[in-house]
Amino acid sequence: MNDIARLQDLARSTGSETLSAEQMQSFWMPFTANRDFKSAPRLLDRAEGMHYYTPEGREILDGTAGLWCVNAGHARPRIVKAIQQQAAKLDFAPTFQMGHPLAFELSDRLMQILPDEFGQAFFCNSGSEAVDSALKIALAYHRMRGEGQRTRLIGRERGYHGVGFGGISVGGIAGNRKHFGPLLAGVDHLPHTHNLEHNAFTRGQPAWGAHLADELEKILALHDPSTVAAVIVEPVAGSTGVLIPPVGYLQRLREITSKHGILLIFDEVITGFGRLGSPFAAQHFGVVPDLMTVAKGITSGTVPMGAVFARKGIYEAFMQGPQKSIELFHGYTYSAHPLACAAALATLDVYEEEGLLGRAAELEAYWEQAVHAMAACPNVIDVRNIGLIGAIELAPREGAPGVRAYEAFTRAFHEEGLLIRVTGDIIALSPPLIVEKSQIDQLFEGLARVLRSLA
Ligand code: PXG
Ligand code: PLP
Repeated sequence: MNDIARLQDLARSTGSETLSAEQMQSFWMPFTANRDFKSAPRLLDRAEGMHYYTPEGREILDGTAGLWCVNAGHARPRIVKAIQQQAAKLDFAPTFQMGHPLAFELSDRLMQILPDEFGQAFFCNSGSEAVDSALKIALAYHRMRGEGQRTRLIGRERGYHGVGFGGISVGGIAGNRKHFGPLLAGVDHLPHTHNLEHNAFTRGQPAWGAHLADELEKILALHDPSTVAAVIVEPVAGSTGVLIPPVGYLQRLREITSKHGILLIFDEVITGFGRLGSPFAAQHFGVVPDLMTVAKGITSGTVPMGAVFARKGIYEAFMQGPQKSIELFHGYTYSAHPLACAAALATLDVYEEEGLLGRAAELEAYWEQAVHAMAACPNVIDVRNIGLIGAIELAPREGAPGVRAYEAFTRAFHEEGLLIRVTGDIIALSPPLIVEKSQIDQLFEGLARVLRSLA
């Protein structure tokens, strides 16, 4: 059988009769082994509540809220209706020198669930855009205040801040950086805090590691603190395998940045909107940053949207020049897109009515027990959890890093009807916040069978 016939045969066997092999060639898939995927596609056709359904109608329990975003669960009628009605009422409106009411209504609603210190929301369309917007706002803020020498940015090893040039520059994932040239100048990185020797099998925040925040003082001394504009970290690093901040670590970063007049940016693209059991990680950890980036859960993944939230005082620093002049030369065609605003407002309604922003806290003890039961499975070298996030780290196979976890991912999908996420040899779990205890049981019983079946 030639390649095309084989692909067509496979497409048929996955129920995707309408997809020809030629059609599958044209979509250049993001962060995917394209040839491998197209030789054995894993397709999702529809979704509802806690489940996806494949084209042939197989039910898949969503253990990852899509890509950490579907916090309210799939196809919630209230959100679907809001998007449908908005599309018919006002499909698009510019927000450059024009406005539409939902954008103002939404920013106002968001301020009600943010720490009191926050005053404004700047809208964009993804986490990557939120990060690049926040970095630009930080640089421009210092210039506005006559501190234009503050141009350096500090990120962290194993940080993920999306895929824009700013985001990969402050990001700490070698694979996402090495193909793309010299990136932004004047960027340095903190060490990450993941250490299995000290912290393996910790429940919640590890006790060891707060001193790693003091590395910031060393980096600042090297560059001169008065040249640094901002430090950006994920409160809990998600994408690189669930790295949970040691007790006191984020507080220490806050103290050091405040002492030196440096803005602290929390990238809450994953931790925002209830993932840890509070609206935002800032509240969960009791540390208030100066800027916050969000996306994903803001619309429960239904319509692309991102935002930067700014502490009061940052916006005011920009409102100093002539009244008719533009204060920030930055924005996107689709900033505060009407469909995204409608989706976000309806999503906030669902979060509020169902108490979803606090639900991870209610489920945390049950979730923690279930995640840590995986410690008994073969090849498990660490298990960790916080809020409704769990990670199971596997020993890499000799000479084949990542392959064992990837096999777990494909087997979970095909044999157990589970959607899990893997990065390297780490399995990450983060179900929609509507998950029931029985579904937590189903997820981990299936995963345990998969782990026991792996070589
Ligand atoms: N910051 C953080 C902290 C993120 O987690 C982004 C920025 C970028 O957002 P956009 O919307 O541009 O993708 C993210 C995104 C994974 C995974 O498998 C994680 C993300 C995206 C896709 C996959 O862990 N995080
Ligand atoms: N490229 C061109 C040629 C454009 O005209 C625009 C916006 O007008 C952009 C890029 C930026 O697109 P967006 O505003 O959707 O980020």
